[in-house]
Amino acid sequence: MTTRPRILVARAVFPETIARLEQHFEVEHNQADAAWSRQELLARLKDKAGALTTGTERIDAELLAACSELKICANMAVGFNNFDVPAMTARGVLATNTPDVLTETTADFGFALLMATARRIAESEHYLRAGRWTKWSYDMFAGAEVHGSTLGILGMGRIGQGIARRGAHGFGMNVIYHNRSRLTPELEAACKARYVTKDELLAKADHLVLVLPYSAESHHAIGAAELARMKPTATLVNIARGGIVDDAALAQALKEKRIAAAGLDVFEGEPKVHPDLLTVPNVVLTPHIASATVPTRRAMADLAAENLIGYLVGGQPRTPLNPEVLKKKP
Ligand code: 8YV
Repeated sequence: MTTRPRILVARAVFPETIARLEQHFEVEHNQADAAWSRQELLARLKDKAGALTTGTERIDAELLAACSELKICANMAVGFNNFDVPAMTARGVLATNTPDVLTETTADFGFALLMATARRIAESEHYLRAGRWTKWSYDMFAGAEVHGSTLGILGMGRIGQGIARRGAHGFGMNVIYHNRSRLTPELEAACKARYVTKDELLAKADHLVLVLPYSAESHHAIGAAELARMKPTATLVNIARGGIVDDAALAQALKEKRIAAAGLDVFEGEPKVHPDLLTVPNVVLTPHIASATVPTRRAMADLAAENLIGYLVGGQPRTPLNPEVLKKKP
C-alpha cells in the first residue's frame, strides 16, 4: 500500500477544499475558529510534507529546522510576509501564494473603503441607527469629493493598478502613484497614472490608498512625519498590511483632525485594533475582508490546493514564489 503525503491545513477552509485535498493527502486541519499557537503549529507540522497557510502563520528558519519533512507551504493569500522565502529556498521548501485571482475583488473593496471614508457612510449610519437624525442641516456629514479629485496610490502592483483604473476611468480622478519601480509607459497609460516621488504623493493626494507589500522596508511607511505632509482634508485608506501604518500616530492625527479621515482593513497586531482607533469617529474599520467575496475566496482556496497537489502529487505548482526550488526537486 502506498502511503499518501500528509498535509496540514492551518485554518478552517471550505469543506469542498478539504474534500478535494483528501482525494490526494492525509489531511489534518484546524476546524476551530482560532489559529493554532506557534508551538502547536510547529508540533503539528513536524511530520507533514505540505501546509496550506492563510497568511498569518510564520514560516521561518526555526520552524523549518524542526520540520524536516516539509516540502511546500501554500499561502491562501497574495501577501506572503509570513514566509521567510530565502530560508525556505535554502531548505528546499517551495513557497506559493494566490496572486491574480483576488486582484479585482480587492481593488473593488479598496474603492468601497475609499468611498465609505470620503463620504462618511459608516459614521452617518451609526448616527441614524442611534436615532439622532431629527433634522436636515446644510453640513450634515458633508464629506470629501471623490470624482475629479486626486487619487494617490502607494504601491502600484496588480491591485494598485486596479484601483487606479477604477479611479481614472470610473470617477475621472487624477491618478498619481509612487512605487519602488515605475510602470511601463503602456501600463501607466492603461491606468492614466503619473509617477511622482513619495513626498509629492503625500502632499498632493486627496485620497491616499496603500497597496504595497509589507517588509522591513515598508514598516511604518506612513508614520507621524508622513501624516504631517498630507493635506488636512485628505483621507487615507490601508488595504495592504497592518504595520505599514503607525496606527498610534494615525489615531493621534485623526483625533487632532490633521487629516480628515481614514479607512482601514488591516491593523498592526490584528485581530487586535489599537484602542484609540476604536474611539475616533472619522475612521472606517473593517476586519481584513478586502478579498472576501465567496467566488474569490473559493478561487484562492482552489489555487492553494492546486499548488499543493501540483507539487506533491504530480504536474506543476501554478504560482511558485521561489521557482528555483523546482529545479532542485529530486
Ligand atoms: C487574505 C490578504 O484574506 O491575500 C492577502 O494577502 O491579505 C487576504 O486576501 C488573508 O491573508 C487571509 O487569507
